[in-house]
Amino acid sequence: MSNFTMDPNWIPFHPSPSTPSFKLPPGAVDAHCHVFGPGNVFPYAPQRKYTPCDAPREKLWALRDHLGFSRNVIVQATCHGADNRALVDALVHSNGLARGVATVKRSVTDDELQALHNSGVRGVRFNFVKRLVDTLPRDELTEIAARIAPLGWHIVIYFEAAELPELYDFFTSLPGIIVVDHMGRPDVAKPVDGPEFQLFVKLLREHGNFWSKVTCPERLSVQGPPAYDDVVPFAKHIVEQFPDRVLSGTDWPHPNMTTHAPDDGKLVDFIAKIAVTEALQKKLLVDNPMRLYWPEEART
Ligand code: 0GY
Repeated sequence: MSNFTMDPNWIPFHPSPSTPSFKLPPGAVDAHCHVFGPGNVFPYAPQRKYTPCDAPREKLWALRDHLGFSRNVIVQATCHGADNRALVDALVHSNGLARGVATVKRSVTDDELQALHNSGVRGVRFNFVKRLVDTLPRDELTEIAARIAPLGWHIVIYFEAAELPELYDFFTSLPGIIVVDHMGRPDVAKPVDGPEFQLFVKLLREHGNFWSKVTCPERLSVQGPPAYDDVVPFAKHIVEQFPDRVLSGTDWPHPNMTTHAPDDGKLVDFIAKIAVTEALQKKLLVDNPMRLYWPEEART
């Protein structure tokens, strides 16, 4: 029993996702997912903006196997704040099949950073989505960026498209590889070739250190499930323009969905619509995530 009560409007993850029609290539990595709690073992952070349902690591491994993924990249969720214990626990119990992205503050010690590295953490997440966090001051983020660089880590950034003009110069001042969550959350009711999405494309085109997750059709779609077809042109464009700097993932257990619990099998089928050749699929699902998270094993 968890000591926490999930938010009354919380939509739990899909209880029985379908088997995807798209067969993932061998070694595919789900490069964006989370674990939540369980809250009675790994308490949710006092400053959290939501209380989810528990989504423990065993459920994540079962989903991985059901969908046909081989590995996971687990991103620290904001409901755990900068307490990375649930993440670390999942990583150290993954048989080396999961790597992580943590959340840290400037108070983190070098020993703590090294311990996170030893458990499998390879990046930090900077979150600018106001409904999720009180964003850390930029000088603190800059300091953290410098502290993690010697470990060879990268930075994951999460923001809404409308915020990009204001954040653009700060983002491009950051060192190392920067991975953008969910294509910078475009408004898919606007055109792919319109100024909003093209600013994001420019960010990737002019800055070779920027990568994008082509994730979260279930969040971005106005049309909705199961096809999420209105997101396809955006994600396909990014995959085809920047095939060596894209990542894919389920975003299980899908925090803060307001409309539906996505069927993870259908989310895998979506991947085949945005990466339409075997070569693109292999880069997106295997080569790119392996290079970023398991470079010691990567062949490309
Ligand atoms: C996501 C998206 C969301 C939540 C979080 O860490 C989080 O709480 O990332 C969201 O609410 O848009 O990537 O899971």
